[in-house]
Amino acid sequence: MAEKTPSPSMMRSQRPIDRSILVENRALLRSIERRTLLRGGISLGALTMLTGCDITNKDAVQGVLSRMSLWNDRVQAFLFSPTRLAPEFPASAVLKPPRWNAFIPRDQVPDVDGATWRLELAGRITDKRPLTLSDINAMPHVTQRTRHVCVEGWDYIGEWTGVPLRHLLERVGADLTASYVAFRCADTYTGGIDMPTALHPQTQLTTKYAGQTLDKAFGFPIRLKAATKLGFKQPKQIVAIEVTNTRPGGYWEDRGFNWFSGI
Ligand SMILES: Nc1nc2c(c(=O)[nH]1)N[C@H]1C(S)=C(S)[C@@H](COP(=O)(O)O)O[C@H]1N2
Ligand SMILES: [Mo]
Repeated sequence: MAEKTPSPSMMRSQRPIDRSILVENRALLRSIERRTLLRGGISLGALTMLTGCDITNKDAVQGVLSRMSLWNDRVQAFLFSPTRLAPEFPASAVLKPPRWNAFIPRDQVPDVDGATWRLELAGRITDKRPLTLSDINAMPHVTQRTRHVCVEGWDYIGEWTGVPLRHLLERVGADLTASYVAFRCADTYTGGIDMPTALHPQTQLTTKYAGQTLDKAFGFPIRLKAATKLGFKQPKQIVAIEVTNTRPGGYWEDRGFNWFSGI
């Protein structure tokens, strides 16, 4: 870290920057940008000023960005209210069909047979007997019409019906004082959320979109819908749930996206 007192004139006279630093840290930058005052975008000058480090030094930049992201996680977790609800929308606003996204091409989304599918339960759970789709369908369902926001910069209003995750966790005797709930999916995608979000009233294991059984591309037989999280925190085609005190990684989390990623 170089000692610098940034001034506007200094920022104007900065020498040309190696843009690859920004490219390499794009995921981190985006996650920081989403949740800070820098919503309009982060400039190189602003970065220099914020970090106080030599922007041409990759390791220094990386270190500061990682620390900012961790700080961001703690602030977000602190600001998260277990009772504050995400806005709900009228039926007329619901996008049909919804917009699709995944880390694999759509024609590679695996088929899941609802008759043989089982939801594996692991970790701090008393009753680990796997659940069938009939078990899930027999549980109470709720409907939310909320906004789905992808970190890529698009969003839509959708209608998801499913079992409140809190209900399922209570039913199987999960340790609700544990810190995290982790998910594994049929397409190998992984992810996890913090327990306060898992217990939030708008966090559900979805079985239906706009009143219809989920299409496999949108998560059949069940997907997580958490109205207070970005899209990537909502795994589709879930095959296993684990309750744990070890912070789970995840497909995008491991690639540098901000872990908490609340909206
Ligand atoms: N199994 C699985 N779940 C996933 C993903 C994925 O690639 N595989 N992508 C995530 C991302 S980045 C987004 S934006 C949403 C997209 O959900 P949708 O297709 O229902 O809009 O799913 C999330 N859950
Ligand atoms: Mo996403």
